[in-house]
Amino acid sequence: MEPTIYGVTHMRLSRYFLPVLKETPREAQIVSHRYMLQAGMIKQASAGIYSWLPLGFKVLKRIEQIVHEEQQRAGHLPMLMPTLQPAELWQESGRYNDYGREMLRIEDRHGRDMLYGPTNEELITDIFRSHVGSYKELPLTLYHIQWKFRDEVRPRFGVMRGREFFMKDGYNFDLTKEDALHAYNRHLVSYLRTYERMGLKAIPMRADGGPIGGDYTHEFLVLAETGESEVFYDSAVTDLTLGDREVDYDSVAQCQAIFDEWTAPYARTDETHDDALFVEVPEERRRTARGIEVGQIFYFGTKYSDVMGATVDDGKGNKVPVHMGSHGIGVSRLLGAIIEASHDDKGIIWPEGVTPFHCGIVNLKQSDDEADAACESLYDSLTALGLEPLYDDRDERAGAKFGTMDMIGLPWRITVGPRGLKNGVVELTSRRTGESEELPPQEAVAKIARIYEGIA
Ligand code: P5A
Repeated sequence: MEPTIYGVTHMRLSRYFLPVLKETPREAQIVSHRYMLQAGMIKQASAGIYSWLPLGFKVLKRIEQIVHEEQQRAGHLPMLMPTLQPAELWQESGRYNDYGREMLRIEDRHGRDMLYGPTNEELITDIFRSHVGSYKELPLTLYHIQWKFRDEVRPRFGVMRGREFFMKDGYNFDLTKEDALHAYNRHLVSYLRTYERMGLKAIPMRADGGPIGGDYTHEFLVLAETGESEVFYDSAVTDLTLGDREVDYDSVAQCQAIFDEWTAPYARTDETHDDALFVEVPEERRRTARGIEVGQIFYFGTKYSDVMGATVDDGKGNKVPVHMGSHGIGVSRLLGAIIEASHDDKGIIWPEGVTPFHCGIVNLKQSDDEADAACESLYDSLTALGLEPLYDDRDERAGAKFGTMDMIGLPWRITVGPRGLKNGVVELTSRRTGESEELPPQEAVAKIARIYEGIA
């Protein structure tokens, strides 16, 4: 696993800023919101707008890193567009009025109408039409990860339904519908891999295009009782995994086959649910549940390229509008979704792929020479291997240290105390199962290194 460029890599808790709350925050209605506040990951600035404190920021950056890696594996190009956009582009597409009060409108000092982008179809289409004129430059998929603003009627559940939120949004440009459908399938496959790396099962489901447009769209849903969407599916879809299959993202057939595999079982959100089709699913596999939408992909053809004049020479002397789609991942929402899917009554349980620190070190007797030296040596060995430990070196009771580790949810904890050290051992504990084993310090380091080896 590559260390993120932002955020500290390893840390001594006495020097960290981890404002863990003792009290249960009353404003939080769902567990992920409560734990993010309690673990000192976020602080509300105003309704639906949050500051990301060091621990929350570190997880956000881990998730962002996975999204970047998987986008680039699929051949998509990273870039960055601004948060503020001119109103003219939205007037051109016709969406300036359609978007209604969800759009935050701003006037600059010259009286020009601006807006805080809720999405970027117009801006990217403008970039495309300014620079691309020939089919030879296609296919092209550009993406960025940038803050968005939607003035939601009911911002709630913390980062889950924010007003300001972090989104990966990508846009494909293709000469034909066929090529654009390959881009659609390629996104579906890369999204499956992205969510799996985060320890999530996210199910693609037929959905509704909403203000983005087009009726060819799938949402990715993580099943959770607290989810805002009602979903209907064949339980067979939950058995599918991509695992470590090799995928050639340029292969139309391979991407199509994976798309077919995932979309064969019935799976729809309530917007497109069709009872007549649902009853054809064998009764014992029919499920109605709730889900959190962590992503959505769209094919909308020439909706934007037609009205905004994004055309290319097709090589036969015609100027044709490009076929487009857009594809989004709710990067900040994912933190909430992961916690909803992975926690217990003591706190968060991070999947190894997104954990802020790879393991915690708890010193049971701070200022005991031998215990301090053993912890320092573990800390150095782990960091030398590129692992990122969080060492609780505070002068606190064991109970308080365990409580903090359980709340912030690091998957592995090494506990060091004088009694174990007399026998040459430390204790390695799994946050998920609660199981512990005693082993010599260097074996604990080697075991943690092995666990993270496959998680690149
Ligand atoms: C696709 C990318 C779009 O905006 N245009 C560009 C398309 N799609 S979307 O479904 O509307 O949003 C993409 C993902 O963003 C997350 N999301 C949110 N996260 C937190 N708070 C919000 N208020 C919010 N709104 C959308 C979702 O995960 C969604 O799938």
